[in-house]
Amino acid sequence: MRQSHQLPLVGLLLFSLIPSQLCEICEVSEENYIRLKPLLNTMNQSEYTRGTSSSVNVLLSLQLVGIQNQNLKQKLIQQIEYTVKRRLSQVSSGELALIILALGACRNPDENLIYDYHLIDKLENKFQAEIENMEAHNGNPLTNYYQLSLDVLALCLFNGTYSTTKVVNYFTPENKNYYFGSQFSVDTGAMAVLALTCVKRSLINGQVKTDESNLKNISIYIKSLVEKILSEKKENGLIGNTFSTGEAMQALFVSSDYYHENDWNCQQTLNAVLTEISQGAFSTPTAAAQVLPALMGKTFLDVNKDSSCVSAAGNFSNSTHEPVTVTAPGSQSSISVNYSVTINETYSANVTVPNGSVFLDVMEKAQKMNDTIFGFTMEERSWGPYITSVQGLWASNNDRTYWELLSGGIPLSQGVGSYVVHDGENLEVRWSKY
Ligand code: CBY
Repeated sequence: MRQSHQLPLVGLLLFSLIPSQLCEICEVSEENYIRLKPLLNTMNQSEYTRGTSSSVNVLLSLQLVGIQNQNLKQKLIQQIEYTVKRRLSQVSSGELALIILALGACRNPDENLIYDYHLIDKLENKFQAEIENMEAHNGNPLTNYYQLSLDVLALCLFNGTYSTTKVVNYFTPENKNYYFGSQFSVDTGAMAVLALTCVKRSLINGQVKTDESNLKNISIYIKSLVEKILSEKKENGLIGNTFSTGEAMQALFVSSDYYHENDWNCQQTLNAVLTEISQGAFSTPTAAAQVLPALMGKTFLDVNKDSSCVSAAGNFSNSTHEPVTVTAPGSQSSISVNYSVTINETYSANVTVPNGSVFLDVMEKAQKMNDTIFGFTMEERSWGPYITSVQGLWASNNDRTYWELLSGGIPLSQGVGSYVVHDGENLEVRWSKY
């Protein structure tokens, strides 16, 4: 073959070797924006009282998709500023990472707060504390791998310092922290793919130096995690469950080099999420905030793009509020459920609550009936109340123990504050290990 013929071939070969970094993105089309309205209503109409971590999720989401709701954004930023000033020491590493992502998203003026309050240094310290806890407690972080992934992501996007070798050591796909029991956590895997993709890109761009083997391993990890995520795809297109699908979509958008076109029907997944929205599934601000970016074709890796995130969706939140359709309880009648606490023994009671009550109402009623057996404590997390102890027995991240919620023996995919109970149901809180 003459040289002139070889050249295009060589070119083609080289081209196919360069990671394309192209993303396979499907997103809601403009004429369908109306179907996202329930998400915006949920975010707009929530009370963001001081210290609620849902405000961070909501701000990040609004910034990323370029929604110009200045009133709401101002309110959220004020709260975040209060948190940063008054109670940063109580904020977990992942929460701080989210604060940085939200404030720094899309070249907006609030970015300065990150530097005024030295938030990157503080995140480096919190990330370090997670690693130290893993070393002291059998590989268990202070929080969890979802948050460690957020930490790496924020440090990577905002030029913080982290050790690539440590990332490679800790983020192997076989690590137990990707699993709750034998169940792969899609949320966790998806967040790790986003973090590892960011790290990979900065290595390729030469922003961070490391040896070849780290880069190779990171690619292997991403591929393996993407396979695990895709293997959690359900018949209807959801990935994991309703609440993990948005994050799984983000991970799949940025990793299309690692799976075949036929392995994932993005449009089917998108339609499944739209159906869930129409059924009122995303009724808490955090649930709404976490799913929205993917539906508009955005990922957390867009946070530090050099442009402001304006989009066609810009003003559609400003239109008049539609009244929220609160599913009115059928009548004011009562229902009764069987409620039990399981440690080794099972303690049960029949509890009567008004129709339309949530799991937490049942627990409170039972506690009033018998404080020794049904007494419990909880704390407010971004997704709503989280049960921390029952009968004085406390959940512990170091021991990987928690109070699991079940109905009819099947784990629930909602927390105590949002799961609506039904007449005759068998509800249980069970002392479990993950
Ligand atoms: N976020 C976090 O740190 C949480 C990370 C997360 C992976 C999260 C899901 C995903 C997300 N997008 O935020 C997560 N859950 C974790 C890590 C955990 C563990 C918490 C302890 C730890 N090591 O940090 C643990 C104990 C395994 C856990 N979740 C328990 C539970 C149950 C809570 C019961 C209780 N005691 O109150 C529960 C209700 C499952 C059950 N049947 O018992 C549960 N989680 C659920 C349902 C969920 C989903 C919430 C969905 C909803 N609509 O309410 C979830 C989105 C989430 C929050 N957990 Co966890 C997963 C899902 O279903 N897709 C970062 C921080 C800054 O906000």
